[in-house]
Amino acid sequence: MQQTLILLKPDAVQRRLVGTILQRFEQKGLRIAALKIVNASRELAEQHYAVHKGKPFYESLISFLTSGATVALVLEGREAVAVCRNLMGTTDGAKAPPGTIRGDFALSVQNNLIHGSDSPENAALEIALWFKPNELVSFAPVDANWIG
Ligand code: IDP
Ligand code: MG
Repeated sequence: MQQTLILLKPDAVQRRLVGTILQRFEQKGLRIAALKIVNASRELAEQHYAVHKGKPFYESLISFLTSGATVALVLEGREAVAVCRNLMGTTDGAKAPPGTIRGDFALSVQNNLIHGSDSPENAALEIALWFKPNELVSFAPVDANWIG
């Protein structure tokens, strides 16, 4: 079963949207395999967003991710990476379609509430960055035959 790393960034926590956003993933049928709230260090934020180093928005992005608490989670399910990206919507909240998390709750490009891994390979790297192996919990959902 595919796994993906999701971050509810400091704006989502400050705006008390954690429950609302988690509900969408749960309703879709994804299983929560790990969940915690953390104050990301600068080192962690830099590793997480290493691909964006050198871009004009990089420093501001690191400041944003280290500005408050972040909820980190691992979601698991069929096509979890693509399913989560679709539920999130495109990066710019102003352009993200209605019905998506960013489309419904974000207006900003930077403060767009949520991160989701963009490939299964990056998901594995990001999960290892944010979680220790023993922080992931395995269980068989009782409705697995219905949800697939
Ligand atoms: P993604 O989160 O949709 O995958 P990326 O292009 O990987 O988008 O960018 C990572 C994060 O950097 C975005 O979620 C957003 O917070 C921020 N970001 C991306 N592009 C810009 C920009 O042009 N200005 C300010 N912040 C940006
Ligand atoms: Mg990205």
